[in-house]
Amino acid sequence: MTRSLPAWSELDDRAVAYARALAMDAVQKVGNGHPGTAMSLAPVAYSLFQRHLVHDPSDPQWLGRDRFILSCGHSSMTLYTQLFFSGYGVELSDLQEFRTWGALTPGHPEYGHTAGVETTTGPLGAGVANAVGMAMAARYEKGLLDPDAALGQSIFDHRIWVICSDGDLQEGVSAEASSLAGTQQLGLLNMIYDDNRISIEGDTHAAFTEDVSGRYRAYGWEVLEVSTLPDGNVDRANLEKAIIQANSQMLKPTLIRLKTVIAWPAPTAKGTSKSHGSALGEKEIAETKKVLGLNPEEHFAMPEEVLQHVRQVKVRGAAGRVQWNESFAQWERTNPDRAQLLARLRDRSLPQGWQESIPEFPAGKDVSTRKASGDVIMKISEILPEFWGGSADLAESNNTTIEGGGSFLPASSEMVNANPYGRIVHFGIREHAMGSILNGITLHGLTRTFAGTFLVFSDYMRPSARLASLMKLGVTFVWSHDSIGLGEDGPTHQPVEHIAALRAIPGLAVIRPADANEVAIAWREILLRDLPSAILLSRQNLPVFDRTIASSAEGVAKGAYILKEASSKPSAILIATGSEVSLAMSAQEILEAEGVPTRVVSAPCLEWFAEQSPDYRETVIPASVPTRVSIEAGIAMGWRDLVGDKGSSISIEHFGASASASVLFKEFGFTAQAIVSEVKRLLS
Ligand SMILES: Cc1ncc(C[n+]2csc(CCOP(=O)(O)OP(=O)(O)O)c2C)c(N)n1
Ligand SMILES: [Mg+2]
Repeated sequence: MTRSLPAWSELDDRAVAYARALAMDAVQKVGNGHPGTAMSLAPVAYSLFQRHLVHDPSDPQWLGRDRFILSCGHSSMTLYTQLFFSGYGVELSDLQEFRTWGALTPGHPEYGHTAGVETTTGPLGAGVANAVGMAMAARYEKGLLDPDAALGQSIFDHRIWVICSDGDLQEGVSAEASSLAGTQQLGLLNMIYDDNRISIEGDTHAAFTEDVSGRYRAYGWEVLEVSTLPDGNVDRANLEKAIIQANSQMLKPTLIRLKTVIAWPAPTAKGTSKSHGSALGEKEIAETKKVLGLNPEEHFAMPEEVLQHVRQVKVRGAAGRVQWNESFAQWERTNPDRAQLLARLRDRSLPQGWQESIPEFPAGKDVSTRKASGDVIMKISEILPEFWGGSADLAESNNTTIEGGGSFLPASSEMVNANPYGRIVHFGIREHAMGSILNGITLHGLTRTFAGTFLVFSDYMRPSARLASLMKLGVTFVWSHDSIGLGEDGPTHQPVEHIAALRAIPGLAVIRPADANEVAIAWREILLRDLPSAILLSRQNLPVFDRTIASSAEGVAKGAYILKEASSKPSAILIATGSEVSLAMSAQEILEAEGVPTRVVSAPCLEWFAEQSPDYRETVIPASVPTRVSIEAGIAMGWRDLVGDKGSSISIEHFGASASASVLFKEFGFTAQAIVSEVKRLLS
């Protein structure tokens, strides 16, 4: 959408001056925070929110809105002030409560907490990768809803705007994501880089001297450069020209490299790293207000006429909205099936009967859980068009391919199977960005996505998994090669501490299915719950349990369940996950033959189990049976909770080695006989 820009008025100048003052006042009041960048970026964010972004503050969820991401989340006052100006529900009183308990204005912007915040930012770099994910999602969603519309002509086309800082561009995740954005020719992605040459330790040239513009051009971005005015202020006129140019670019992402002076125009603080993260002090604030033409005696000032002026953005938003609504209604009339799909996607509900697509695996033939997962993904993809994803160059190993789904690549790509709306994403070997892109795709709102790599490299994705969990996003991490069971690749590739480390992330469901049918139910639950999930899969083949002898895999939904009951009141309980469950089943046979009634519990997801009623948990692991042994090919950390003081854990507390899986399991004590011995030791 293009609009004619109103002339920049004296009221706009005053509003920007008040925005700078609010940044100083808010940080001064609470005594901590980041005033400098919020001061210098005030005209930039003002220009975007007041003049360029397509948005309707009365409906922060509007599908047609441009997205705005403040990747340098420490400068949160940059965003809060614009949300206040635009009328998103943040009021002056909220700015006065900046960074305090329960405030709408926490230290860093938090998704789901403050209307208008599109993603949680603070860990530098992540917001840039989120934005790349959003731009990818915008294209994929358009493919579902309006595939024939020309680029930029659909009601579902909109811009993704990012403001980022030196730190954002120093972090590797932004480089990974920006490189992919170039390959993907994400023309709707626009990023303003606040090139202030300052970070906490001072001049960024202590650590950052590369040619950022050259780097982004090499990625395939359009790069526009804007210097400061001679007095150090933002060159707003040239910035706006660059914004307009970026908004007309369809074929590549645009980076506007904007020179600024941090904390401008504070007389002594400007241009210093001290202004990055400390209150300026009453005296400096008063002097700065004088330079800005404001009353130095006033704090949190916001004259009525200025507020009325900035709130006009609501009127403009509503007017643009009316137009969009008309086009939308027309689209609905001409696309009734797609309109129905959209209604379902907005709701994040699933089509009737979808669960019938979840396959059942016959017993008798051994299957790796990664292979089973690949089969389930294929089945789900047949019924859920919103389901798409990929891998960090390991699709064949992770079994994350949607066969026939086409490779998500720009229209101009000459790659085989390229399709701008393809369902298979080739993330390249960029795990960290892949995780953050997944978050961005999910934040964008309409689709469901997954991405795979080896479990050992979940370390490279951990920051994204943590943010997904913090934001409660329904993303799925597919991590295969889940233990020493991967064999010959050796200790660099064998996860040992990872399962425990992932369980430590609050709100992340870590699911390690024991066989193919547990995989199927796990995927069903992942889709039903629509929350952050990690599915951990074996490389090696595993038996598919005969469910006429063992109990139903439906138990997976409860996190842990009695897979095979003891012959009489159990003397011992074996609790295992993943590939170790079949060992527990073998150990049970031996123990039962030797007269020790033994129960086997499969515990694919401790988080789901923890959610169950105390009664259910007591039924599965009763207090009256203290002889409990956990078996998991990872460190024992965390298992004490379930095995108790009288139980024990068969675990691996050191790195693995390079040999076949069968040798490693034997050498490291993961055998049925070792489990039997441990139970007997406990019983004696
Ligand atoms: C991944 C990550 N590492 C470290 C930090 C802590 N941190 C917050 S701001 C900052 C320096 C930021 O410099 P810059 O990005 O240039 O922002 P400016 O000072 O210009 O606002 C650091 C190191 C962080 N937020 N995220
Ligand atoms: Mg900086």
